Amino acid sequence: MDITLVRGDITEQQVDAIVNAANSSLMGGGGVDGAIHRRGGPAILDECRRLRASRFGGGLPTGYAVATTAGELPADWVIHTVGPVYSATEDRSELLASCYRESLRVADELGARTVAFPAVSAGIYGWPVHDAARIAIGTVLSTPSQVVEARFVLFTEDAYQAFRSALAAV
Ligand code: AR6
Repeated sequence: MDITLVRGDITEQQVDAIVNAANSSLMGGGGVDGAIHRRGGPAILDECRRLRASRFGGGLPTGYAVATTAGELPADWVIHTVGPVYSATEDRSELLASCYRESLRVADELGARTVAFPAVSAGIYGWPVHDAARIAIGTVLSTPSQVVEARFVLFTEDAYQAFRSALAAV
């Protein structure tokens, strides 16, 4: 699998699937989640509502992932995953790693070969970006899958530099 890093907006990526840093409700929010629903249009929220009604009545648990249409986005699918809120007192790294593993598992189920990831949990959920980058890259590299390109799409220069350092360190 090739790991690529780009500075940019995940909603513009021409890949098979993009990953959304969602919340358990699957009903949208701010950050990358807000951008994906805004640009992708109402078809994404419609499918999220159906998933809530059918499979995830209590919400999508932290560390899980589930796919929907990508609506009007260039990608074919959105894989929604719920990152952990950062805690300085409790180690939640395993939950963050699970977001990447589960997203790749769902990508394999879909037959997606190119997947774009944001820095899950590194925004509103407060995860220090260097640590988030290390977990993201380490997990994707150590997870067997059929995905040929995992593209990390970093919105800020800080996040981009953190991912560059994490990739250089493996
Ligand atoms: N493309 C790529 N990355 C982006 C974009 C974009 N268009 N917009 C923001 N980022 P966040 P979280 C970066 O806050 O920390 C939502 O309300 C951002 O700079 O989107 O997992 C959800 O509904 C940061 O590096 O996600 C949840 O309630 C990274 O994406 C909560 O936020 C993740 O930041 C999830 O918080």
